[in-house]
Amino acid sequence: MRARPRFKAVFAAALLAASVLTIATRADAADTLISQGKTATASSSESAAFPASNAVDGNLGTRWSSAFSDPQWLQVDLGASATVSSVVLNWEAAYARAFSVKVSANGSSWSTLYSTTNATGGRQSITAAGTGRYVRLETTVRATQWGVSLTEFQVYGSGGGTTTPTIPPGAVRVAEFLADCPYSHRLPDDPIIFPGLPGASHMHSFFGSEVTNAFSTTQDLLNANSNCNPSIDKSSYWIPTFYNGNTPVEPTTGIFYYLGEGVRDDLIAQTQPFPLGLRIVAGNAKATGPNDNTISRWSCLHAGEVGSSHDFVTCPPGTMLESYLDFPHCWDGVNLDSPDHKSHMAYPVNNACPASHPVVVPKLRQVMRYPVNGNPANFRLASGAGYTMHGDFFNAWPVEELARRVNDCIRPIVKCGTNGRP
Ligand SMILES: [Ca+2]
Repeated sequence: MRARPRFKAVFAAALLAASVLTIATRADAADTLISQGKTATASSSESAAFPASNAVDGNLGTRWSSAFSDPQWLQVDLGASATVSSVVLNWEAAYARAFSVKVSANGSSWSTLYSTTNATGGRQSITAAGTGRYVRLETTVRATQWGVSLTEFQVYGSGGGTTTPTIPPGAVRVAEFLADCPYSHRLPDDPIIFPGLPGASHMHSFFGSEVTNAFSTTQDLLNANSNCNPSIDKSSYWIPTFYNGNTPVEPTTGIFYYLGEGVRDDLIAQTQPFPLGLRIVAGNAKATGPNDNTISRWSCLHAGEVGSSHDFVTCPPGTMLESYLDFPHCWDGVNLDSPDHKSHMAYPVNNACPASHPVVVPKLRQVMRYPVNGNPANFRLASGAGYTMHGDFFNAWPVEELARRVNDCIRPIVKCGTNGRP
């Protein structure tokens, strides 16, 4: 890639905006995307950084790139026979001028569904009607001196096999993985609510990324260290600072569970990874009473008899005050954030995501344990009373790490640890 800085610069800037478009622009309401997450193979890869699987991972931030020669091919195994109606090609700058799209029942005998000799790259939506288990792109003439490269190769239609990961023997059937991210630092900053305005916020306690401030971008987080276990979770998490009197008290650690729950199992099986750079806010920092905040709850570790409350509770000696907060996990499929920082996300209704927010993403559950107990009269948050508890999440998981966890833990309902393994 030594000679391609101009592509890199242009595309890096476009990635965030582009990465959500794929999901939003379905070919037809009756069509289903049946290639994502399936097995892809190719004639060659430029390097290990550009495997065929990058073309079916649902993310425009990753791509397959071939060796710098003609011809090349990329194919996807749909898992079972499917009725194919259309194919969408999302070309990187290195596209193919001449190519064909073929379908096969057995992977060896192919029927041509479409061919062209004067393609112009970009995003191509191609009507390609046929039946088969394997769909292949064959390129014969490159448009550039480079190879051919696709950020996504999408097959739409119906049928095909479901992607069923193997359930390991003894696996606990709870859809879960987690990140354990201790307290990192305090700042009166909020890169979601007050981006670019240091000091504009109430005091926040930050977990995960060690650099978060008012100016933080997705790239800043990806480039910095995190204190999470696993350390590859570069995300940033923050909450209003907790005070006992005027003394800040930080949780013993921040535990961030990623769960498949709150929707039907068949919808859990369709969970999508958060897009890189997604921002989510949960809770109500401006709540004026306990009923203004129906999501966050306080309870006592090892003292379940106390029960939970939207406001602080009195925990017995020897126990710890704990806070639970569940984030919305239905995404609108388009926006990484929204003007009110909430309306691009929604909570499920009747165990399904609403039509306005159709994409199921993992449910983030934040659990904070404070080394305090007893009378809560002197407890407060930087945002006010206990019921103003809220949490902010800025996703900077590496795309492939998050995708693996969603595929191996959430969709098949398997309990995984911080390493994303059962
Ligand atoms: Ca991709």
